[in-house]
Amino acid sequence: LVSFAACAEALRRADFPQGFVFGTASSAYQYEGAVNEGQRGPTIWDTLTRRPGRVIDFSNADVAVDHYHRYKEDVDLIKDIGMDAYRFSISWSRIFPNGTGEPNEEGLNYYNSLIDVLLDKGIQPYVTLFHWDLPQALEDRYGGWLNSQIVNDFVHFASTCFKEFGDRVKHWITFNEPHNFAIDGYDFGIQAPGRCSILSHIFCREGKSSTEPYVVAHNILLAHAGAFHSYKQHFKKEQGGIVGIALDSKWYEPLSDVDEDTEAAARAMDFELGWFLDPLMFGHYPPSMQKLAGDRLPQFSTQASKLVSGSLDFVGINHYTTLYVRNDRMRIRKLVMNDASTDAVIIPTAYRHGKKIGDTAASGWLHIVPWGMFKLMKHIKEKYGNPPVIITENGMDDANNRFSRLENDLQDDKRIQYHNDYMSNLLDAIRKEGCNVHGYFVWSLLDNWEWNSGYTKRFGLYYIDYNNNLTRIPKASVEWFRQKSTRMRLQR
Ligand code: BGP
Repeated sequence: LVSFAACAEALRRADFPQGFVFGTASSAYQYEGAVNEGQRGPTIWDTLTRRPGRVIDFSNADVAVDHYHRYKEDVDLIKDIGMDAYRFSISWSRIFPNGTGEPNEEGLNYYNSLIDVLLDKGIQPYVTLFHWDLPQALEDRYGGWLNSQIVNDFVHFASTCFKEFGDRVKHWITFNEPHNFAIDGYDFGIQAPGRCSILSHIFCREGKSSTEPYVVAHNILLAHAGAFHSYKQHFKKEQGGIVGIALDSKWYEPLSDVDEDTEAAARAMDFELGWFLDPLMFGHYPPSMQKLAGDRLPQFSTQASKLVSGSLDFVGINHYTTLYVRNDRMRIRKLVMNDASTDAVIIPTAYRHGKKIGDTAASGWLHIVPWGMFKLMKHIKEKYGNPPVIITENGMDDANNRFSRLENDLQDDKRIQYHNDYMSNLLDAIRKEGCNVHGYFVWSLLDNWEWNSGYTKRFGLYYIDYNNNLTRIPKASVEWFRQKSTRMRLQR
């Protein structure tokens, strides 16, 4: 409780600029459940989770946290914390069970109702159109994101959502974390559609994995730009909303100050954030990627480059963690697995001189490094000319340990400290560096189904009692955020 009190003093939501938005984030597959209801079609995640060994606890999200049935209760929870906004995703296969064609009334009704309930409580919907759950029908029909045919189908889906929901939804996020989707889905093969497994890295060194992530990412960029321009041409005037994308980005810190490590860290940023943000801001891929991926990296035609560059009203950033980076001088990683994830010729590490970069959350990849937030914001400002940014995800997890006591799970001081410290760094970036940041969304409102980790990790502000009818129980972090929002309203 000591840290709780100290944090409550240190950071005030009122310190953030006027109009700064606080929210929580979720996604359809991780929250909704009800996979066979409302005429929903199957998705590539329904398929992947049925293959043994893909999810650590052998679970799937058939039920998840039953948000499909309990969204009203969940909206009350968002209201209770005092959040201004809720980021959720629309399941493409609820709107188009086969990926295309005429929209499914039941799907439209569900999201219409969710949006209305949010607005009724004064909470702004921030809607993601693609949070990884592609209709299986499109994967089967033409190979999903590997085929440029998908660009038109995505634009059709996006435009349908703009048309149906855009009178009330003013913030659109086309894609969630395309970098993770491309690498984990088509390179490591651990996420849907699960192409190229770890084993095939060893056995097929020049295999498809060195090409497919780039093709997928290229089609995603074209689809994003198509949706952005469709909004601008047909909906913007009447609806007045804005369209962005949510890019995952760690901060990569050079391991030492020698030039080769500084350059390696810059390459690491290029291959993660720059892969998408360079085309979206400048109309071409980062020069380091063009050089290292060579002709495996598709090129933008002059026309495509014009369409893609500037196709953003804001940049959403999902930021969780930071790593050190050093140059892979001997190209060691390339010897083991020659694929897109090793093209940057870097060695990421959490250690410098034997000392770890920060404490680690339950997920081994999530090192707690609050200063990374500051540096990342500064980098975006300096490299990209200070575009409007929204932190679309930030958060940390605890383990779902069935032997731990409920009181301990609810007293999530580490999470409070995490948010306090990351938000303080964000605030510093705004105040000291003039970074153009407009909002902050916590991942996540509830504990939920976490991709490869299934139900073994808990990212929520609310605890889910998986043994007792999925009851939602507030953790201490709920009270912490609630106090901040009360103060904010009073002080404004
Ligand atoms: C982000 C995703 C979220 C969420 C979060 C936690 O990459 O956008 O959907 O899952 O990470 O990560 P994970 O589930 O991999 O632990």
